Amino acid sequence: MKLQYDAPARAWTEALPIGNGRLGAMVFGGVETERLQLNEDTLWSGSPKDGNNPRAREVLPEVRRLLAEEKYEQADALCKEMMGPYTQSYLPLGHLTIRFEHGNIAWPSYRRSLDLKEAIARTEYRISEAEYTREAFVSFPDQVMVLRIEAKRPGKLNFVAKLDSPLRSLVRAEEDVLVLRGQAPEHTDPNYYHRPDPIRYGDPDTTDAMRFAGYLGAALDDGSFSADPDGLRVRNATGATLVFSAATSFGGFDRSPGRDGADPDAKASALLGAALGKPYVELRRRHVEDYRSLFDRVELRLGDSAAPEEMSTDKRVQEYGASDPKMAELIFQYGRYLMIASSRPGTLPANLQGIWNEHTRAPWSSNWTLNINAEMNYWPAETCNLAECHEPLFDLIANLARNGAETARVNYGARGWTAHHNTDIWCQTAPVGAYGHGDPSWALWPMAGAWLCQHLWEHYAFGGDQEWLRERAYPIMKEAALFGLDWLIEDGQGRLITSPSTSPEHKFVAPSGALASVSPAATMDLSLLWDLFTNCMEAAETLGIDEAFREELANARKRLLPLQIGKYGQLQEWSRDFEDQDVHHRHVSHLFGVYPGRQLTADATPELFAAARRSLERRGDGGTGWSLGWKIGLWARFGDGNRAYRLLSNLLQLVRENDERYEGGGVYPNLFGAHPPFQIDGNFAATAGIAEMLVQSHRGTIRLLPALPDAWPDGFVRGLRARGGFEVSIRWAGGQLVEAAIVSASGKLCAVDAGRPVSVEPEGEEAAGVRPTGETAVSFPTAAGRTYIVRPLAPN
Ligand code: FUC
Repeated sequence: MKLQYDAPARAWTEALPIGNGRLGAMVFGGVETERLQLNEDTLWSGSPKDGNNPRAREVLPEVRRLLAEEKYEQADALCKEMMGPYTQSYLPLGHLTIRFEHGNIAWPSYRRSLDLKEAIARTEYRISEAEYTREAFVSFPDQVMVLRIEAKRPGKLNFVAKLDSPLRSLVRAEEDVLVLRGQAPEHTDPNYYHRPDPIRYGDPDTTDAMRFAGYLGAALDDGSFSADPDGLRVRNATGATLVFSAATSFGGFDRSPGRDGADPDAKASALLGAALGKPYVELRRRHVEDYRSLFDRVELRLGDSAAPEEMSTDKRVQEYGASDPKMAELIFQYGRYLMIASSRPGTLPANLQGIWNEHTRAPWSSNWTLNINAEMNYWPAETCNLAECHEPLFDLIANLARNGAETARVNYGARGWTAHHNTDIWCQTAPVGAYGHGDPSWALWPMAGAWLCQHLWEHYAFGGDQEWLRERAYPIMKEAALFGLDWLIEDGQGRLITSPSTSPEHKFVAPSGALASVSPAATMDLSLLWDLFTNCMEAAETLGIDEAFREELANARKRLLPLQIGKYGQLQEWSRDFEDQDVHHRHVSHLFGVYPGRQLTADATPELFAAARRSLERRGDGGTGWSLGWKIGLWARFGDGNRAYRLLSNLLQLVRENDERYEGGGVYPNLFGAHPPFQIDGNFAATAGIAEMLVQSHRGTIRLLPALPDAWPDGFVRGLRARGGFEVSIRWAGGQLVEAAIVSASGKLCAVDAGRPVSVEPEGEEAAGVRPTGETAVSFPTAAGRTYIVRPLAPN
């Protein structure tokens, strides 16, 4: 459970990420010069702005008329008038750079690692008989970053620690503390939008933009230290603890961080003071205890490895890839580590780069891309037993629902709420595109509400908190469904369709031969609305409310234009059987109903399910990092473990920095997902996909080992979660179930399908269990808190 290397990081994608959901750092592990690149998750450009566009509502009838007449290119052109501004950008905070006076000759003793069991980055080396160690972590309980530096020989530590920032800032020494104060730009253009002056600052006294502060303090075992603007100087110490705290003036998505913000200094200095009052061992203990309370819930064993124990992680990926079962375990647990490090209750959700970003104009603004990437980040949250880490997404959804009600009204004259394919810390819900610069194939997608609400329902489906469903989730789901009802129109033949509609980012060949983006009723729209309406109906039924509304949804769901099978036997991506712009396109939006949705299954919709499989075949096994990750989950849902494993192998390709093969995903030396560039969704999708290969529960039955590949004949998993309130552990050998233990948290009826006849017994009460039926699926009542053992019946 370690990432390990025998040399310091040269590139950012070799450095090791640590974080507590809010504060993040990339640890380079340099010998003479150590560098930690720093982030704080609320440090964004801009301030709340109204991006809604009343022109959208004016042109909507004409766009619909053009589409009804199959004038796709004209509709595309007119759609550009429906856009709003681009979102703002997530920003880097700065660097902590430490220059040691001991020289640089540490080879061959050098080691650096990231220990996933304790969430600590460690650097160790020896210089002329003196051993040095560093440990870095970001504590959730103490809300600070801690860097412990030790020499094994007395008085050997002499160094200067500095702070700086790529944003407008100033460093001062205030008594013993180094203080970095800065200001964010009022506006940052996305990296793909080329204008003069893309980063624009305001007047420091009147700016509406974010202010931030970073505080660096020290506690020494011995020796001495002092602070001046050039750094914090430590002399002749044997052990030193550096503590870094940071805060911004962010005070909410709808408040100006300049005029109406929080006080970053008050927060950063209070946190620093409190942490410096605790001994290092205490800070460390509190961090490890907190982290392990989440991380230790799941264990995975996939078999022994042929790779030498001491091999560097990057070399190991390169030489062994997925054929090393320990690497598959590592990538699985790394996704869980990254979730704990980037998304904790009270923080913002993990963005395109989690919380780790060094660029002032990051790829795609390091924002939340809602047509796949932000949702994908949270696919492992419930199944991989980190439900608390899902919470930041729910907060974002609640805020989007507030802004999105205005967008629904102004842009479309609709009830409920909507959001489009991008959002930022200010919860922009209008379509992006700089009022006409953008491409409708991504900008004109008002379906984010429907997709995001799936996460609310899933959280309930796994955890069963009725109060939460009633008070928080359902009202937001219902408003999203109201938008869906208003957005649907009649097709003239009694069916309900969306128009305009896109299959995110993918174009089709229009009858004229030109490529076009918008058409009526792309498959994904219909599947998202099916999912939203179904979840709302089930939620309202569970809560015993809204009977008339449930009926309205049921009627609308029945009238949705049915999904269709096209000329290649594929699930049609659009309501007409258009040719693809690119048959290998990275998005597989039309397969939403298979995964992460539940509309299409082998039992309920066999023909469409087979067609969806055909579509995935045609898409091929390549793609960006996240695209490969999505396909792992899809092949798992199709029950093809070997194919899912092949996609995992494709994802476990080493990509080095500056390797700009935009269509070929993989992982960087630090195992960060490579789109490329770095995007964290590939990590989260890999973790979720591996879980999906081992346990599925999307249609009410817990399926054990539904997509086990031949490469993992023997293994063990503990602590995966299944819908209905269950925790599942499985042991298997020779590719067959040996035993599963299902812990019931809910006391609900449990249905299990192991693909072969099984017996079920409450743990410790042999023979009191369910009579073996000889069926592959069994249902049994459970009591909350009890464990049930599932075993295959011996073949007779
Ligand atoms: C969507 C994807 C891209 C990228 C971006 C952040 O636009 O199509 O591949 O992941 O989001």
